[in-house]
Amino acid sequence: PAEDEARIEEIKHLLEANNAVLVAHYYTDDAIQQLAEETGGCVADSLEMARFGARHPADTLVVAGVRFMGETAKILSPEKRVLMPTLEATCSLDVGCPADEFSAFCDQHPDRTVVVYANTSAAVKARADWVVTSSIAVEVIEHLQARGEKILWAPDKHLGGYIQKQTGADMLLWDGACIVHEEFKAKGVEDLKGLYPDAAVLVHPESPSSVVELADVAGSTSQLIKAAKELPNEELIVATDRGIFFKMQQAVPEKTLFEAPTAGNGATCRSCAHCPWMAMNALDNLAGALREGTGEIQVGDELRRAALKPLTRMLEFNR
Ligand code: CIZ
Ligand code: SF4
Repeated sequence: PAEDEARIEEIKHLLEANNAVLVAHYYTDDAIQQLAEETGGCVADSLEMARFGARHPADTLVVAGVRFMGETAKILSPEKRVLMPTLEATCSLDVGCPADEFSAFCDQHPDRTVVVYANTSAAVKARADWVVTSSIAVEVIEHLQARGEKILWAPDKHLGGYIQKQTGADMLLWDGACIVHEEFKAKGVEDLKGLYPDAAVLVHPESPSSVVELADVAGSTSQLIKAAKELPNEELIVATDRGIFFKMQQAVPEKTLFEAPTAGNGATCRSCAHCPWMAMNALDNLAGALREGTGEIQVGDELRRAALKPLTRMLEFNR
């Protein structure tokens, strides 16, 4: 539509005028991902977003995603201004792991190395020994396991259970889940496989184990896009936020992508496989943030220094 075109032009102009760069997550709207690509920004998973933002020489980072991604950017680049289209965009994993309760849980298990997923607040990260994203979680846990360490894992129990199964590590799991991935149904995936027997099944391990068990490939968003390219299958059933279809279809224009069902009968509820918080990022509030400087992320100095330690371990691991 014409209003969108005008907004896009305005955002391009504002990015330049502010010496700003747009960093967008795979789960944001297509228009935002496209804009990030066209303006020299990046579209990525949370690990690559963090790396890109920290390396980029811009004065202002505009992070389209959810709150923890903006916080991570600020922690890694305190000298940069970090703006988000909205500060309301949270994550059920972050909400389900309040820092005070989490800290008490850690205190009860002082013998365990604390590993938290990137989808957590700065205060939870500050309590952790390690931060990981799903793209390096298995390797980091293997590394700690080889050193004989026992793990306390938070917040996603499905991802934690998956890593435990992959590595055999001793892991105590916090009871959190992603409201988007938790909705995928094994029965629905099986029914869809019945209709398309040659399709490969790609699953993000934030999904329930019954769905992960049906996967030809389980992995992070970037790993699933890579698998889409490498697998010979012409049809792919994909269990992660449907925002990923923008980059995945670009990577495999000739293949047919199906959303994994969030109901048992092969039907999909259109709003289920899409994160409501990622969806809060829009062209309008993105332009507003740049125009008015709203949605600026602040992280206090002491908290920043504490959260930086485990984040730096993450970025320096196996790079
Ligand atoms: O589910 C999420 O929020 C993911 C996959 C984040 C990430 O690591 O990119
Ligand atoms: Fe959090 Fe799930 Fe949304 Fe990712 S998709 S931001 S894990 S609620």
